[in-house]
Amino acid sequence: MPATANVRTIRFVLLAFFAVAVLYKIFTTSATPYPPSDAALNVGNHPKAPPALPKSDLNNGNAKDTTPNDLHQLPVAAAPGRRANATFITLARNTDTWELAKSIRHIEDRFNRKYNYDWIFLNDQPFDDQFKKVTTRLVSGKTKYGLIPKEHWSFPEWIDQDKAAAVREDMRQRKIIYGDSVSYRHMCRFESGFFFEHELLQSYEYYWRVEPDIKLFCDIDYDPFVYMEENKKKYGFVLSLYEYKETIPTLWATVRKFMAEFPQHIAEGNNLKFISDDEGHTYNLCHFWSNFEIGSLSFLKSQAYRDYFKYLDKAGGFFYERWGDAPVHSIAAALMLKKEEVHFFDNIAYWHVPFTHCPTREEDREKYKCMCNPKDNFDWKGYSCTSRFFETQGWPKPAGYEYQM
Ligand SMILES: Nc1nc2c(ncn2[C@@H]2O[C@H](COP(=O)(O)OP(=O)(O)OP(=O)(O)O)[C@@H](O)[C@H]2O)c(=O)[nH]1
Ligand SMILES: [Mg+2]
Repeated sequence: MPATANVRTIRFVLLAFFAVAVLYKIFTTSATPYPPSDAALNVGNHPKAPPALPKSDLNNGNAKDTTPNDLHQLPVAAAPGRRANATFITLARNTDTWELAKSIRHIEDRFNRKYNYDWIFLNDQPFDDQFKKVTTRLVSGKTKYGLIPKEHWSFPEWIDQDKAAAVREDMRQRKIIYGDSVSYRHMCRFESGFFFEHELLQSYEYYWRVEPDIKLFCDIDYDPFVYMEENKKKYGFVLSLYEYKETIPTLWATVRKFMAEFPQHIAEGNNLKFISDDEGHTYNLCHFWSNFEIGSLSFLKSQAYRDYFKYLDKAGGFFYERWGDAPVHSIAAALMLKKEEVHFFDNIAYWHVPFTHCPTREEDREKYKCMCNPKDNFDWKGYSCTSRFFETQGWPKPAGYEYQM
């Protein structure tokens, strides 16, 4: 064997020995056995849970402003400033409890949790314990529960019962919505002429009507009641539309007779143009949708409104036809208030089946953190009367309306 071959062999053996030694070192020192030993996990030195904070850290003065919080140390989460003399008002049955709970939650979350206005509930039957319990727990202001006096929820003596029953049967056959319902008629008459007479409302100046199963889509970060007061508004709405003609065949004729007999009750500079296209000769069926209303109780309690309701009630149309409180209130607001006393609450985004009011302008939807789709806004669609309202006020339509028609 030549000497160079020997040297190469010795070098190869040394290299192999070195490689085996390195590999041995790697596997014996860095490999972790599985399952890991207690020693590898260092049990005993590492706690299983983070250490509890010392008690003094949880209870120092700053902790009051954080959560979790001691309930009794919370600052009141109320909006600063004065309040108007106002209340929410809901007419409801015990069976409306859960649909109404949704409405209250919307109103509270978007507005009243910071303003804490009272809420009055009225019913033609006594409210049950569950209704009171659920609504009381949701309302941030005081809740008050009232029974409607019998004379405000029954047929007046001048109504011919047989004639009224025949009308209901005829409307049932013609499939007019709620046309065969007695209770719906009592409801419309009560909302038209009596809710503001209830003793629970006597100490308030403004009301906000809320129905079961409504929604609000934007924050209301100001006080609409104070707005009404400071701007001398008497009636506020969000949606307007055309009434079903079949439910009010003689309403306008009756209103015209009232106007002729009580001309002193018709306001100068009123909103007649909103409800009539021919200077009062005919009614165009436009009305403010009264399931949402923010209004002045002293307007409804005025001699003008009381004479108006009495006149309509005597004519019998609540029972011989199916006059709704929406056209009854709206015609009064249009004729007996000045144009500028009626307010369109554009920034209150609202839904009552099947219509939505969503603010037209992008900047309003951004400012009030709205979650409504502007395409759903009913205001500029064919069956709405809101563009007519804008015309009577002499207002240009807001930017973006053309994408919502
Ligand atoms: N206490 C009482 N409240 C009623 C009665 N009928 C209706 N209401 C309430 O009167 C208001 C209007 O009634 P709705 O049934 O909502 O009438 P509407 O808005 O024309 O019709 P919907 O499209 O069905 O909502 C709601 O606040 C109801 O809870 C009734 O017989 N008794
Ligand atoms: Mg309703």
